Amino acid sequence: MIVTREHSYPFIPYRPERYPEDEMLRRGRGFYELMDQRRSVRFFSDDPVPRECVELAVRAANTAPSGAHQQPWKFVLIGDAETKKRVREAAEAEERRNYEGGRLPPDWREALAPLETTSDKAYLETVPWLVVCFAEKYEPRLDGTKRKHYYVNESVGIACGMFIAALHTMGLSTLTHTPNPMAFLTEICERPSNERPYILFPVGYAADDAEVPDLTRKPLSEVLIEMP
Ligand code: IYR
Repeated sequence: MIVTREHSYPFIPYRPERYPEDEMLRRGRGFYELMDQRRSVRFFSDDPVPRECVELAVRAANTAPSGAHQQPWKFVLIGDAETKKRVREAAEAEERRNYEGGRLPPDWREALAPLETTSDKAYLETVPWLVVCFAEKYEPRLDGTKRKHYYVNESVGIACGMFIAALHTMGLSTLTHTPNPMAFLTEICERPSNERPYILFPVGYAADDAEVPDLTRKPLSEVLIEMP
C-alpha cells in the first residue's frame, strides 16, 4: 500500500544536551578523529557481518534531515551470492564501457588516474553485503498523481554520509561506488520508476592486506573560509 503523509505535525519540546565547553571540545575532537580514520576501501574480507550492523547503519541514515521531511531514500540490502554476482557483472560491463570503451571523458580519466581504479569490481562479490541506496524523486499517490519530493539530492546525500559514518563507527568499511549509468540496479533490485539508483555501497570488513592510496586531506585553511 502506498501511504501519503500530508498532514501537519504537532510541536513538542526539544532540549538537546548542552555540555560544558571542555566536554564539547572533547566530544567534537573524538568524533573528528574517528572520522579522520575512515578511508574508502576497495579490498574487502569475505568475513560475515551481522545483518543487524547494516540495519543499524540504515537506521542512522534514516535520521538524516530531508527536504520537507520527505525522507526520499530507500536502502536495498543484498546478501545473496547470486544477486551480488549479477550486480558485479552488470557494474563491470558499465565500467568497461567507461574505461576500455572510452566513455570516461579524458579529464575525468585524468582525475581518476592517481587512484588506479579499473573496471574490475571483484569486491562486489567478496563483501557480505551490498547496500544500494535509491533516491525517491516523487511519491506516487493512490489517485495516480505524483507528490513531488524536494531537495532529493541534498537529502539522500546527507543520509548516505550518515550511513557511511555509522559503518565506520562499527569498524566496517565501504566504498561510495557509482558505476554509471546505474539503471541496471533498478532492474536487479526490482525498484519502481519513481526511484533512481544513487550509490552502490559494498559493505564488509577491510581485507587484512587492504591498501589505500596515501592521500592527505585538504588543510582546514583551504576549506574553512572566515568572513571578516
Ligand atoms: N565509477 C567509476 C569511476 C570512478 C569515479 C570516481 I568520482 C571515483 O572516485 C572512482 C572511480 C568506477 O567506480 O570505476
